[in-house]
Amino acid sequence: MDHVTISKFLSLVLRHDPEAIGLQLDKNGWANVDDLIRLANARGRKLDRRIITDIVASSDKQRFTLDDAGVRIRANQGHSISVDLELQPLTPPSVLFHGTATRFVESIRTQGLQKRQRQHVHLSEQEATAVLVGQRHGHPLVLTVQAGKMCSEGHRFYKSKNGVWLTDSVPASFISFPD
Ligand code: HQG
Repeated sequence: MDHVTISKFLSLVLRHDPEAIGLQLDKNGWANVDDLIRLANARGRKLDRRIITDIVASSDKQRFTLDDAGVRIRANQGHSISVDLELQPLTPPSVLFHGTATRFVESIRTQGLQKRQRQHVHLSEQEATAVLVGQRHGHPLVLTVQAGKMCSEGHRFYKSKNGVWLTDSVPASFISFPD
């Protein structure tokens, strides 16, 4: 299996469905690396410690963290299952970007941005990153979010270890829509 396939597998079990291989995450989203390897191998997914270390180090988006002892691994963001990533509220830049698809825009105009299946709405500092995120859903469209204003009005923001900004929801009044 190539690294992209394994990375997607790790995202699946560490963010969404650990039970798919009988894995348990603790309340902070950590899985024991030896358990992960054993359970994956039992289901025909060839994994070993070296592959995991390589993927953690080389993942384009730095999606995963190994703890200092190399005993546990977790995803840095993107969960649909409820985990406490122990993130502290942080003041965001005045403007952040959200990449979406054009087909969602009318709904976002009325409902604002909602977290859907995930634990947070995901926002990025770079417009170019938002384009890539939006492309995953269809024809991309980048929305500008007045994050500084939101924060000053009491909305909490967090930044994941790999630099993704997270918040609970973005009311439509804080979103600039392109013409
Ligand atoms: C849309 C990737 C209609 C929202 C990326 C998005 C990211 C609405 C979709 C991370 C809506 C949810 C997350 C509303 C939001 N009406 N559509 N009211 N509110 N939406 O995949 O942000 O590669 O759950 O615009 O880089 O696309 O996996 O979220 O299009 O950081 O590491 O509902 O996933 O990271 O889609 O992506 P997603 P996302 P990884």
